[in-house]
Formats: sequence, C-alpha cells, structure tokens
Amino acid sequence: MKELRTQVAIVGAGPAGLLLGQLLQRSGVDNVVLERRSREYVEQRVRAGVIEFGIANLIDDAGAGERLRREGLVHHGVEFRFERNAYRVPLSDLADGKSITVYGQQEVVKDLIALRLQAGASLLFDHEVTALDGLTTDEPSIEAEGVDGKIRISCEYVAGCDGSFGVANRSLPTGILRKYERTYPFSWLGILAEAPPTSEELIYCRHENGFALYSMRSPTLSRLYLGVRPSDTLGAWSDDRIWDELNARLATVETSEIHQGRIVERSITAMRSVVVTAMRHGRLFLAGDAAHIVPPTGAKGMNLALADVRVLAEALVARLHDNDDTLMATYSATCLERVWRAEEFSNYMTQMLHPNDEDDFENGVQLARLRQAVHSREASTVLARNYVDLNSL
Ligand code: FAS
Ligand code: PHB
Repeated sequence: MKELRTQVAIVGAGPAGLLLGQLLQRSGVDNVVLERRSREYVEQRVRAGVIEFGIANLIDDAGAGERLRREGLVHHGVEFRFERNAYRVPLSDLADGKSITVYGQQEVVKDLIALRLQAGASLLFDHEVTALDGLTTDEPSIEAEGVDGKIRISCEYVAGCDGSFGVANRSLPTGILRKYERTYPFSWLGILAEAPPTSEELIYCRHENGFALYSMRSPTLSRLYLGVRPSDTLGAWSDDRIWDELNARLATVETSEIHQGRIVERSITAMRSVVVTAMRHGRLFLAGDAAHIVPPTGAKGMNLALADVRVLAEALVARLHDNDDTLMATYSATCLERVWRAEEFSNYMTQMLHPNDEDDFENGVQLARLRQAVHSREASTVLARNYVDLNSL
C-alpha cells in the first residue's frame, strides 16, 4: 500500500472538489484531489450551464475565470412562455444590474483541471476512494483504489466533494446523518444540438404537454430540455419526436419553429431534492452534491456547490494557517441556511413550470403563480434576485 500525506484530502474532481483544490492551493494549503473517473470522462460530462453573478466572480477571483469571461454568454434577462405567450423578465434591471453567465459546467471543470496540472498540484484520476477512517480523531485518513493498487492518504481534514452517490455522505454515522428528500413525478430529457440558438436568452416554458427549456452553450450549440415521465427512456424519444415536442411546447402566437441540428449528446435526469445534514462530522466536511441536490429548474446545482466551497476554503485556511476554528464550527449551519433557500427557489420554479397530470387545482395555483411572477414587479424582482445571485444574497 502506497502511503501519502497532505493537509486536506479532497474526494471528487467535479466543480466543488476542483475549485476547493484551487482555492486551497492559492492559500498555500497542501491538498490532494482524488477522482474515480478518467480525465476524459469528467471533462465531457454535460451538466449545468448557468453561472450566477457572484459565483462567476468567485471563479474569476480563484484565477480560473479567463476563458469564462472570454467565451461565456452574459445574459440580462430570461423569458417565460405559457398559454402561447412570451414574457421577458429583465433580470439585470430588477437585480441591481447583475447578470448570469451561460458557460457549460464541463468548461469550468476543464479550466480548473488545466490550472491544477499547470501548477503541478496532485490530481489523481482513476482513483476510487473506498474508505474514510479516523474522522473523529486527529489523524484521519482515506484509502483509494488506483490503477497501480491501493493508496492510503493521511491528512488533517477530508473534503467530501464526491456527489450524491459518493462515499463521503455514506460515512456519516446514523446518529449524525439525516436526509430530507423529495422526488418529483417527472424527469428531464436534455439534448445538446449543433444548432445556432433561436433565442438570445433562456426560455422557460410551461405547456399542457409538459415543461420545456431553451438554453445554449455557444453561438453554434443549443442546449434544450423536455419534461418527460420518470419511466421514459431515451429509446422512446427519436430525434423527430424530440424536435416536434420542443416546437409544440415552445410555440407562441408569434413564433413556431426553433433552429434544429444534429443532436450530439442526450440524457435523462431524474428530478430530486435532497438535503443531507449535518454537512460536517469531525474532520469530514461535505460540499456540493454530496450534501444536497436541487432540481435543475432553478439553475442552482453547481452554483450551490461552489458557494459551499467558498465557505469551506475560508474555514480550512483559518484553521490551518491561524489555528482559528470558528468558521469550521459554524460551517454546516452557515451552508444549510443558503441550501434551504436554494431548495425553496428550485422547488418554486419546478412546481410552477411543470403541469400536474392528476391535480387541476394544483395546475390553477401554478398558473396563478406564474402569471404573478411575470406581471407583478415585486414578484419578478424576487425571482430575478434569486435567479442571478441567490448564493451571494
Ligand atoms: P459532481 O457530481 O459534479 O462531482 C463529484 C465527483 O466525485 C464526480 O466526478 C465523481 O466521479 C467523483 N466521485 C464520486 N465518488 C467517488 C469516489 N468514491 N472516489 C473518487 N471520486 C468519486 N445543475 C444545474 O444547475 N443545471 C443543470 O442542468 C444540471 N444538470 C445535471 C444533470 C445531471 C445528469 C446531474 C447528475 C446533475 C446536474 N446538475 C445540474 C447538477 C450538477 O451540475 C451538480 O450540481 C454539480 O455537478 C455539483 O458538483 P459537485 O458537487 O462537484 O458534484
Ligand atoms: C443549462 O443551460 O444546461 C440549464 C440552464 C438553466 C437551467 C438548467 C439547465 O435551469
């Protein structure tokens, strides 16, 4: 068994683990990132697309924002479509001039990996962490299976950034672990298509057939979603059926066709809300999807993960540089207050935009909520502020 030693062992090279590694590296805190998948796999995984105003600044301040600022698409508004009408919510006008940046999560991951490798910092791909030990002692350690066999890493702290199906949250003892969960009665079918965006801004759409979302990745790449049944499979959705349904749902009295192109990636994602408490156990700290899941309707998943890391990096640096564990002691409570705010906003956006097959009263309430969101300045303002900058409010 190969032995290594570091100050902070980080499990997972998603956005959370990589940004934490970058922030600690810049503060002179030694750390190792372990990732069970290959570099190619994590860099091609298509996921989130919207970066909040404050989170784009965080990525920039971490020294990883150069391409984001150059290639990211800055948006000052978002459109809602329902009952075949379109309504624009002027985000920046309502949120102190702040905006969102549309820039794929996998691009953030690529940028952080490149920086880490350039700095010569330790990033072990194809290394699955199999055990976390000594979490309530001064000598925690982790074990991992790599291509060359097992390794054990002794450390002072462990950051569980390994997503919702990782090993870290399973390491919380039953007396500490509490999970709050909600599963929604629909999933999202997402496609990446070689088609120039039909719209300059994102379009969230509620149609009697179901939800649709129009997003993009670049001037030549569109990202689109359809609400589908949880039991649906990709095999049930031919290209023609996908485009026909997107056109049907996104059509308004003025427009009916969207730009189409070759579909280069497709996936179906379940819609879940999960909150794991506590986010700390002894020397283990959870951050990102390891601690919480939000339905992507509010575009909060990655933003929430990086906001946890902003708090965790500061707490680890204070402890390891200044022997001050005040921020550590409040880490879980500080993060959970923001996590529940994001859960509420994501639930609000999800319920409002997905018609309910079985409950027409619920549909009436949701349409009333949606009308208020686009017609009432007060309601639009709350929505805009949460959408562009919830994690920094
Ligand atoms: P991640 O899951 O990104 O990263 C965890 C990493 O840990 C992974 O690379 C994994 O391989 C690794 N790992 C797991 N177990 C390990 C072990 N034992 N040892 C070593 N490594 C291990 N959010 C949005 O805002 N909008 C979206 O449209 C959207 N779409 C999504 C689609 C899908 C299919 C999924 C799963 C999520 C989506 N999300 C979306 C949410 C997503 O963006 C997450 O919020 C974001 O990836 C969270 O980042 P991390 O916490 O770093 O977790
Ligand atoms: C995306 O561009 O992938 C995206 C945008 C907004 C969302 C979810 C996903 O709410």
